[in-house]
Amino acid sequence: MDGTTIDSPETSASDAEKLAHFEARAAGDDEKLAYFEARIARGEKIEPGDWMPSEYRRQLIRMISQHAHSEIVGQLPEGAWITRAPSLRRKMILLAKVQDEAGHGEYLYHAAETLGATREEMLEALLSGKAKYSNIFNYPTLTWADVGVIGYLVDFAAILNQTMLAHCSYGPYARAMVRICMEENFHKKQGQDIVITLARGTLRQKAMVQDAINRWWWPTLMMFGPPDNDSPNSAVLIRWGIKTRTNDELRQDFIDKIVPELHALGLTIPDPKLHYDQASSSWKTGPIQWDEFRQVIRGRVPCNQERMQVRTRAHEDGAWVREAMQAYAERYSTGVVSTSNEEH
Ligand code: FAQ
Repeated sequence: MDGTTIDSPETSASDAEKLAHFEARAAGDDEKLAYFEARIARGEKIEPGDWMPSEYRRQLIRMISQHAHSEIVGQLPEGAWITRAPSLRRKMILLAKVQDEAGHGEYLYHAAETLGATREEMLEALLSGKAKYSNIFNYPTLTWADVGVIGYLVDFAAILNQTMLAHCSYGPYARAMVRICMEENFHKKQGQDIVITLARGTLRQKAMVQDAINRWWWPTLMMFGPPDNDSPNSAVLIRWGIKTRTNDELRQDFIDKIVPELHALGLTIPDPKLHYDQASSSWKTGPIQWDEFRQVIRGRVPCNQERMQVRTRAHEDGAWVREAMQAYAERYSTGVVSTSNEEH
């Protein structure tokens, strides 16, 4: 890891913590803050109507909306393979997976709405390029093996991160994560099944899956976020029980679990420095190219433009559905459409 700073429009970790303290004190909220922190320490969930520091709310909206955008944009790389799946069975499974990701986006937008964010603001931020979404979805899916590797590696990485978030202090986010993680477990299995099939297949199939591992390995490690010493949001997120494990801890957990599995399939990892460290009983990787990560999350890659074009077109194409639903809601509220009409 090169240890350089990941640019962020937000303040640094210590600044964010100071800001949180300052705000609470300035508003004479010392007691409320102490009570809020005591509730978190007791393992209680914070619910939408409860008092919370504005920095807690801001951090959650930032994180949950980015997460929602990731699920929505995350449909695109695999969605591109639905029509090209190698069998009807694979096609049906992939279709269901991609549909699940849309559902995850919905739960998460709802969770962010409980904090006062509006759907319009969040979608505007995504489509205008202001909002971030996971780095991983700015890479192209070149072969069918990519679908397997996304399911196996990317969903597995997401599961580790989201299992942690299922214990987070904010009730609606934690509860959304429980269901999402259950579905992600199926996603991982479908990916793993594709990877195992290809790894045991013909020489061309083996080469194809190895090539996919080579391209997705490093971006997957970057998914966990910048190194702990360069993660401006971690301190305040950990203090308030939103994150309970750090970026580096989760990344290391992923590496330790996935490396032996890939080796067992006869696949190699594109890292000449990867080695098992007896002292720490863990796999150590070579340096991660954080410059690439910075470029990717700033959207300075062709795939980002393509993803945003596709999302914008889908949003525009869906305008008539939103208008129809709005018109229906208005007629319903004025009694023109009654419940009995709806039933017949
Ligand atoms: N990509 O201070 P930190 C999935 C940004 S879901 C882009 O360490 P934090 C399911 C970060 O926002 C995948 N940007 O940030 C699926 C911040 O910028 P900001 C998404 C990233 O929040 C599978 C700056 O860098 N999962 O895959 C990334 O403490 C297959 C500094 O970073 C979630 O969103 C990144 N990877 O930790 C779907 C989970 N990492 O906002 C379809 C919820 C960092 O200050 C197919 N989120 N940045 O301007 C989290 O757990 C955390 O937000 C982290 C980052 C761990 C992602």
